[in-house]
Amino acid sequence: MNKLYKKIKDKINGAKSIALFCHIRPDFDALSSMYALYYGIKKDKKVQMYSNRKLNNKEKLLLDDSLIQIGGFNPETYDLLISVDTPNVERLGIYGEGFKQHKNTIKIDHHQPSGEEIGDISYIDVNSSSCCELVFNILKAMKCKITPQVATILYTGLFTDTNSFTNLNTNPNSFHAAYELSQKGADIAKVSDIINRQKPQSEVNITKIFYEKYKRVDKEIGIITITINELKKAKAEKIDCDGFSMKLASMNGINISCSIIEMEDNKFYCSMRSRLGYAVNGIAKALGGGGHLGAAGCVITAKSITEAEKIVIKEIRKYLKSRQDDEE
Ligand SMILES: [Mn+2]
Repeated sequence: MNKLYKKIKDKINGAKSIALFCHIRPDFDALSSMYALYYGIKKDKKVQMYSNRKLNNKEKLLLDDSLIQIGGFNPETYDLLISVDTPNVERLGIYGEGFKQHKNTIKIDHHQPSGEEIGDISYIDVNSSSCCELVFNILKAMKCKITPQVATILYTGLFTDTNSFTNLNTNPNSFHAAYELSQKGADIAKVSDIINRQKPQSEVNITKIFYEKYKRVDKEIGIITITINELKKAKAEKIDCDGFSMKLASMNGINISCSIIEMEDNKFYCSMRSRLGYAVNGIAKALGGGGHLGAAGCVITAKSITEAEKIVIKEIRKYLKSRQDDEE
C-alpha cells in the first residue's frame, strides 16, 4: 500500500473520536467527501461532521442533515480532526483556529495549496477532479465497505465538481472512479436527476435576471453582478447563482468569466471560469482566493458592487495582458 495511505489509515484506526470538516459555503464535493468519509470510518468510533451552514433542500435529497453539526465545536474532545476539500485555515471558517491548534490533523484536498497550511498529514492531489475521488482512494485502501449509498454520495461530488464530466479538470481517473462507483451501486440516474433536472424556482428566477443583465467586457470577458436586492427580488440565494460563471464561459468568444454576488458587509463573492488554454487560479490568488486552473473563486471587500467589478476586471486584464506578452 502507498505509504501515505498507510499513514492516514493508521491515524484513523488509532483514533477513538474524530471530527470532520469541509470548507465554508460548501459545495457538493465538500459535503459528499465529508459524508462518505463519515459513513466509511464511523463503524466502531465516535465521528462527528461539522459545517458552517445547514444543508439546503437539494442537498437533503442526497445527504442526511441530522448528522451534521453547525458550530459548537470543542477540539479537545477529539483525538483526530480531518478536513476535506479545504486548502487553508481561512476556508475552514469558524473551525480554522481550533483545527490549526489541534495536535493530530489530516488534510485531504485537491486544491492548489494557498494561504495558511493545515494538516499534520496532507494528502493533496491537484490533478484529481474532485476531493471525493481522494476519499474513495482512502476508503479503498482502508478496506472500508463501499455501500451503494456511499458510492452514490462519492459519485455526487465527482459529478458536480466535473460539472457532469464537462469541466476541463475531467480526466481518465474521473471516468475510472465513475466506473468503479457505478459498479458499487451508485445511483447515477438519481444523481443526474437531482443535480441537473430539479432546478428550484428561485434559481429559475435569478437566471432570468442573469440573462437580462450579463455583459461582455473587451469582447472576451463575461461578467455578471448580482446584488442582494436582486437576490431578494428573485427569492434566491447565492447557491442559485452557482452556475452563472459557467454559463458565461460557455458563450462563444468568452475566454474568462466571472460572477460577482453581493454578500453582507461590503463583501462580494466572486466565482471565475475559463476556456481551454486560459487559467483563472492565478487571478483568484492575486485577489486573495484560490482554486483550480479552469474554476476558481475569491471574496472581495469593496465599497460597492461596481467597485468590486472594477477590481476583478483590472486583475483579469492584467492576466490577459501577461498571457499575450508570453505569446510574443
Ligand atoms: Mn472540490
